[in-house]
Amino acid sequence: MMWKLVICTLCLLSGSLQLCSGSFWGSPAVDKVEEEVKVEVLFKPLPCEPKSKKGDLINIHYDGFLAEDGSQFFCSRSAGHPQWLMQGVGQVIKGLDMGLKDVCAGEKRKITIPPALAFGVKGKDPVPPNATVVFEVEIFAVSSGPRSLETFRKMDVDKDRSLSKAEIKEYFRQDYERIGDPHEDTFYDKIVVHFLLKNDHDKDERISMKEYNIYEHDEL
Ligand SMILES: [Ca+2]
Ligand SMILES: [Ca+2]
Repeated sequence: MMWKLVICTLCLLSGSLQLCSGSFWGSPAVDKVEEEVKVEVLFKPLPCEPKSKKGDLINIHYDGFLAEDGSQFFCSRSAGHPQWLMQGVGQVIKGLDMGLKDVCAGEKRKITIPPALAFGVKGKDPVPPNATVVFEVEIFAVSSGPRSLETFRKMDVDKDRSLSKAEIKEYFRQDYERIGDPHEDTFYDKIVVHFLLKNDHDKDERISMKEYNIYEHDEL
């Protein structure tokens, strides 16, 4: 656990959000336990389009803190690259799903979630029982839900109905560059590895249409 926290701290210090600053937690709004999800938009690009809808794939970094003392219990940055998740289908705790409605690429949100919509009366190690949690979220990309196959067709540049590593890499590169957040080559290589891990069931290092569909059904 400790190494994760160290990596988180490092990445936060070098990142753009500076989430760990002590004064950040002084806000009285966070002290109050509310029974619904509270969403504060920290940054919204203009235009903020397209906005996420249920079933869309969104690419985010999210850091979790306990509202009570501001201590950090989760940091997606320790995985080394932003996480892909499908919005609105229960891949994350309910309150986070609710707080990620209508987000767009480039947006930053602070989402405060009461225990009933987070880890409940029992909690989940390291989150203690009955804890209100706060997530700091940075959204990098919003892609149409795969059921439409719109995303697949966009990625499949040579139209051979299969996605090569180069095609996957190029798609993400363009997505990041489009929102003005370009990265080094190795960053995209990591995303490709993660993408293949989740989708390439026959391990031939290509994503067939069928594999893409299997993935959709697994996630929904
Ligand atoms: Ca192809
Ligand atoms: Ca394959």
